[in-house]
Amino acid sequence: QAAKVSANFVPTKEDYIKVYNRIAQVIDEAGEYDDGSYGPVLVRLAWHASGTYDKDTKTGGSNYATMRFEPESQHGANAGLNVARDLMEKVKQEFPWISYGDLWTLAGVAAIQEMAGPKIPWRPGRIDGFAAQATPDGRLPDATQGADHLRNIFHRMGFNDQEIVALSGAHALGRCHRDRSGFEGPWTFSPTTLTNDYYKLLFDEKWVWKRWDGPKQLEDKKTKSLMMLPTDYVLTQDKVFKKQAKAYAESQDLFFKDFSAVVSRLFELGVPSSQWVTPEPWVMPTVEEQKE
Ligand code: CCH
Repeated sequence: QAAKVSANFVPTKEDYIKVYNRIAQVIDEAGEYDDGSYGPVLVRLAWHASGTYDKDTKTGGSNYATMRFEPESQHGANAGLNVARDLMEKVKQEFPWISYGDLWTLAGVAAIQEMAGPKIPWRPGRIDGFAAQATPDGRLPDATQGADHLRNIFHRMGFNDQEIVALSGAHALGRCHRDRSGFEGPWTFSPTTLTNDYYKLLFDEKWVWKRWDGPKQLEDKKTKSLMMLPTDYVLTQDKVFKKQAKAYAESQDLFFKDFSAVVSRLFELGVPSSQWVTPEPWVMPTVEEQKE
């Protein structure tokens, strides 16, 4: 590794594929953790590292990986992401030349692709910043709120209504943890595979408020084993969101196409174009494809 930290080492796409492959291995080493995969929590890390972007002040986003620093690491929205950051720290030790912002977003890409999702075009170029560049609390969405809040938060990042609905489909993956967000449970029956089931379930199941001592969330009346956050349920209530969510419920292909484009942009928020090492993002091959 010594040669790779020397100043004149210029990593190629092949070097980044090595990091991708190492992340894919780590994802699978989850054992009894959650549903047997670290994929979902890595997607959440990449999203929270990127979703702090403010288009007006051009602050936040994935460039400086400021979630490494307090107080951003301690923001309520980031509770539990220390699990994902610690996992990536191991990978960073093996590939010390990669920046944290590139590492975390590449982990999001690897997680989505290895969990059967679409290709997420990605490129390196983010640099490690300083604690002074950390963002104030309150830039990420609050799950207890409604459509106006979702629009305020995501329009600030530069996304439109269609993109809000496409991004929300990430909740096909993973689950809520009582000791992290206060909410509890998964959105779908296959939380380690990306599908359009999130949208299908939103419309096909009957959702009722869960009667418990936790924060307001919905449960499916039939099995009581799935959940929706108030902000998820809003996609069936707001007219514009509803039309788009229905379209994704009807076509996984359409969802995958739009999800790929919007997540690729999400992970690039806050990175000045002069920093990219390539004019066009790369499509990283999956582990399976590399065997062919
Ligand atoms: Fe999310 N998300 N998310 N989310 N999220 C939570 C978990 C995941 C909101 C709230 C929550 C996106 C958008 C929103 C993931 C990806 C994305 C949790 C539970 C809450 C609360 C955390 C816990 O307890 O561990 C809200 C509000 C919004 C508003 O839109 C977007 C966008 C993405 C990605 C593109 C993933 C993945 C998880 C599962 C994490 C895990 O550990 O399983």
